[in-house]
Amino acid sequence: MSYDDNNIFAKILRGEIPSHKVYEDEHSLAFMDVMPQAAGHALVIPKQGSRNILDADPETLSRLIPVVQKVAIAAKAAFSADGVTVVQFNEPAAGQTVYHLHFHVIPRMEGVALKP
Ligand code: DGP
Repeated sequence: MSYDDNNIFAKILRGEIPSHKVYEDEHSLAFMDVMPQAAGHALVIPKQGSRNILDADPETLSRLIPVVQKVAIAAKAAFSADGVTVVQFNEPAAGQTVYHLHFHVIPRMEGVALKP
């Protein structure tokens, strides 16, 4: 499947729709998820247009993963979390709904399930 830059995260990157940004650099952006599964649920995306991890080039991934780590560490501290779930989905069968590569970073509290 190819990349379509009409997706909502491409619009966020172009500034066409608002987002609550928590981190940005030359290649990456992190912002809060509008449908959080727990307090502090953020999304980390590359600025380069990749549909998902299946078509992402290695350079994009190698730049993005340290940002995922940075956001996970910051989110854990900011929300006094016990742990952090990092997850991402590829293609509809796997639960992907927005077709721009993204990692979910979700602070977790001991014994508290994610919201559906
Ligand atoms: P998924 O493709 O299933 O990995 O999840 C996409 C996530 O994107 C979902 O948790 C909700 C979030 N989302 C959808 N639309 C918007 C939006 O307009 N702004 C923000 N910040 N998040 C969005």
